[in-house]
Amino acid sequence: MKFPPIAIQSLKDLLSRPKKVVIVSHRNPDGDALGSSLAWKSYLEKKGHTVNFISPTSFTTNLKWIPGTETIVVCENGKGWKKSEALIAEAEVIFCLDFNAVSRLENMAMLINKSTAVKVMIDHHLEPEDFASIVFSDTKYCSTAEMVCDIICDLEDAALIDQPMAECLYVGLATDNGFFQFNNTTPNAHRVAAVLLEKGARPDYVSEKINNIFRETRLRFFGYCLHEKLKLVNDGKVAYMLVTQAEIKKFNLQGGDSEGLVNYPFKIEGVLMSAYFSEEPDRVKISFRSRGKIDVSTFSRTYFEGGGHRNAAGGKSLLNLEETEQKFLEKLSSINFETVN
Ligand SMILES: [Mn+2]
Repeated sequence: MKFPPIAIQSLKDLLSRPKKVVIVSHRNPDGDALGSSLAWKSYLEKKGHTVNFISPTSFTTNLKWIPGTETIVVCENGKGWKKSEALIAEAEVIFCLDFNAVSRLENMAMLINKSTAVKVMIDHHLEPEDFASIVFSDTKYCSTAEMVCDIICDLEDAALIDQPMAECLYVGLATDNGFFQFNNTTPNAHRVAAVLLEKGARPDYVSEKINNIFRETRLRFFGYCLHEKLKLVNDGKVAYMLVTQAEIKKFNLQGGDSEGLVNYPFKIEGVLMSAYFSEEPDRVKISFRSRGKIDVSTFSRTYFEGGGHRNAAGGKSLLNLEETEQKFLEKLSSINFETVN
């Protein structure tokens, strides 16, 4: 058994008779949020529960191929809000997957806070908030999908993992560890991958669907940013790019089109931290990445209202783009770039 027997037993008890279940994940759901939630939904349905997966925002079109996305209730627009409100009000159990702070649900947070349903957290991020009564929170896991697979196995239901579920979970696993490249790629991640492959997940298919699906304009935007926008500071240890709304418009970018760009500066030897700032109508959205001990999660939490993992975090700024850049450059002095490893 991978998880504390007490937690697994409480989950078993909770699910011992059919329940009305809602699954929620974070805003702008990524491969792990969608993959883990959709697989968990299938599992619960196979166990006889009535399950709805509600997303606080829509998701990028490159993830639409993941099996089951057509069933997702998107809370964003007017109609979605009403439906979500009703489903959450009726829910007996709410599973919170791939996030650990209610604020990551945006407006949906108030619906979750109001609900009297039993809340269960399944998540692998740092510093969980205390809002769930059953908690599976473990930062050793590279992805929520990896946790979901182990939880299903702990519940002695591995036989229920079918091919679409396996592929959903493989999407979450592989996207959160950069297709087994990041330092969260553990022996257990490979063990879970082995289980998922045995259940029919296709690594080549998932990789093609995730990695090689750019529109031409998106690749040209990457080229433009790397050629025109990339700045290196701190003796080449820190790389960053700032992109304006006008540039985003010019390249006709859609949601998620800048995904992955923040990782490219690491191709340069010696880069230890990378940041990508994009100007949105009401905020500057920020992605941080780092290497080794450089902790961008703390950096983002302290200065940019964000957080995440030590080497991958998000944040935001309500200052304008230039002011945000200034603040970023000033706050870099809080990081010690000498002790990477
Ligand atoms: Mn995740």
